[in-house]
Amino acid sequence: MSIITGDKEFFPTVGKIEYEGRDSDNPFAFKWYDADRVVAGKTLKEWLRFSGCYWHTFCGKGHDPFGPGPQRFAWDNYADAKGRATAKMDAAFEFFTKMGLGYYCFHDVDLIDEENSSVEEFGKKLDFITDYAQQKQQASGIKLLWGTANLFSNPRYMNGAGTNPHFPTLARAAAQLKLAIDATIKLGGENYVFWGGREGYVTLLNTNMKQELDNFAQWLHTAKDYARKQGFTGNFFIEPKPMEPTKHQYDFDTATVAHFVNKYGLQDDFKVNIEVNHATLANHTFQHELQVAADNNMLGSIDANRGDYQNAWDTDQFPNNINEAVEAMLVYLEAGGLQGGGVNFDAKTRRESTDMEDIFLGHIGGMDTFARGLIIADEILNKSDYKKLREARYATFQSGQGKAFTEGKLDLAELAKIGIEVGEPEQISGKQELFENIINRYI
Ligand code: XUL
Ligand code: CO
Repeated sequence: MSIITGDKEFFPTVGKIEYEGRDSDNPFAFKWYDADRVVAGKTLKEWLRFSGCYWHTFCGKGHDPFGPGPQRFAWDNYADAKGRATAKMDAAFEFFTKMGLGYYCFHDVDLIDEENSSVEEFGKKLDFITDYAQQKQQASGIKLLWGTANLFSNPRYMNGAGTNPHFPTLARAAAQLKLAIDATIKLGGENYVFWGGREGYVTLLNTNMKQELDNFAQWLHTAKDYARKQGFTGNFFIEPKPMEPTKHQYDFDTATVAHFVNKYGLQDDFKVNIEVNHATLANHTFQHELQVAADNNMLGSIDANRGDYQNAWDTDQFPNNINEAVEAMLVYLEAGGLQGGGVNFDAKTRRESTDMEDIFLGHIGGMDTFARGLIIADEILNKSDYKKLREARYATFQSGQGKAFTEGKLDLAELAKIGIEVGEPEQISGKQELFENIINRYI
């Protein structure tokens, strides 16, 4: 299959990224991600379902609150929106193909510039670019992991979309949401994502939180019912984040989202898309969020990136911490992987990384980190005492009175009687250092 599906090569200095193993000193090769290697019964490719994201990689140019971005893209040289959009898509599919990414994700406005279009005009633009995307997907075999609507950048959504206190604004957002759902279905998208955007509040003084949350649930029901009617059988994912852009985001973390979907009857259709840097902003670890999702049967998908230990905003850096990846992959493997989703690189190269090839290096590092984490986690689960040691901490619940307690067979008086008989219980070490050393032994 030819790598270039358009008529222009955007990344001429980089070829197809191959697996060369950890002894290779080729920066443009995988050291760990051997797509066809079988681990725990599936290939790495099947376990991880890697995806490229459109917004950071092909739209974001490194802008920050202090100025525009220094990154320059050849596809921006086209004067008209359609020319820019098709050139950007040629570049994107060239990149996905060279990287060996089987999936991609987008916001509606990433695909083609909105430029103050009316809903009807934007719908026509989306028709145009999704026709082109169908051809690119067909030619490359790359699939759409999920689509979403950007209902947070345009100033009209400053007070939110589905939680906006003003019904006409909510309805205007719905018109855009419908177009994004239609585009996702047209392209065979396997999932549809709702990241909160500005669904949250800045001050409670002007906010009726109950009304906003009731409306948000209605918004999600309405979207889900429409998509199902159109024949969409994929998952809906809510992407938790605790803050930024609003002070308090309603989808704070996975536990909050689990409560919300259960309260409002959305639990059969909605799972979570967990982003690493959102987990850490919520003062959780990534693995904590994965575990909460797995235990609630909601582990849908992952937005892979990392934050920064020294600051407290969403830096969206490429993942590179092996210890954290191993701990996360222990949860991932024990949960049996993701329900319908994949590992999407919602990550951006640094503002100062201005060579076109830098986006390859970021993805190579991220894919190797996840692959290496998964391979090591599998070894730990199979070869070490890790699971046995963890189980042993709970051994007293496996039989006798402990088991009777878990089965609800003891009332409080009976439980208290046992407690009196026990006297001062034996001190049992938590052994954290031993667990940590097991992880490091396999890295
Ligand atoms: C924002 C974020 C988004 C979502 C999609 O922090 O992660 O890019 O992934 O809207
Ligand atoms: Co994200």
